[in-house]
Amino acid sequence: MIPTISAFESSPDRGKGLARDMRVRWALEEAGQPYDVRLVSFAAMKAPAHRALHPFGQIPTYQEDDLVLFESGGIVLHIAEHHTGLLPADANARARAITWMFAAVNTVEVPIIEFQNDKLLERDKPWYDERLPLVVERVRVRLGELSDRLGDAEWLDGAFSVGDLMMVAVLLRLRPSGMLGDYARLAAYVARAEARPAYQRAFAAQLAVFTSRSG
Ligand code: GTB
Repeated sequence: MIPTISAFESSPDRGKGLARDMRVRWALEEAGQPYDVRLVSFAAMKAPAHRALHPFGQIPTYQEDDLVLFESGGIVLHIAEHHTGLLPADANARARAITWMFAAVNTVEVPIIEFQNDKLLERDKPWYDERLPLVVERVRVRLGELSDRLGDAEWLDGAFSVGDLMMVAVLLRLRPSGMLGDYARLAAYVARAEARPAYQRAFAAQLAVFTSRSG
């Protein structure tokens, strides 16, 4: 059975690939796995039918036969484990690729989300001006460390893997801030990933949701 994922009916980023269905679409495209998309409104996301799939009333979800998954990292790992190309065959290299996935969502994405929440939701707070530079610095520390580790390598650990997919998906969240431009190696790393045909197909598919509705 073709898997079905859920995505925003009307994404706040207007189809710029920042919502988390993008990483799932990208993994499916890398795997060569066709998929269906169920678009959900904000109201539908919080309704019991969707909450039965996703306890937190969010996107993305993943349904395949009687398997239901939520959490983009878990979904992407499942896809990687059931197809070739996203995880190395060597057991140690595989473990390192999975470690990079966790580093992406748990070490790099956390300060990025904090930064974005600050900018989007906390601008009117009395402590905003004092707090923002601290939060920005936390993001910059992580970007500097990641850039140092990447060095002049093409990908984080040998061939492109699910670790790179997740790391790039996380880094792309910073694009609107312009911050990535201060880290030439990371900017080139992200550009390499975006040039992948699978990324481009996934991006086009999620953008089409927005353009087909607004056209
Ligand atoms: N940890 C979960 C995962 O990785 O799957 C987090 C899922 C999540 O945050 N989903 C968001 C959601 O459903 C969409 S992706 N939000 C609705 C809600 O919680 O009520 C986050 C997101 C949304 C929009 C943009 N954007 O427009 O730029 C970027 C990221």
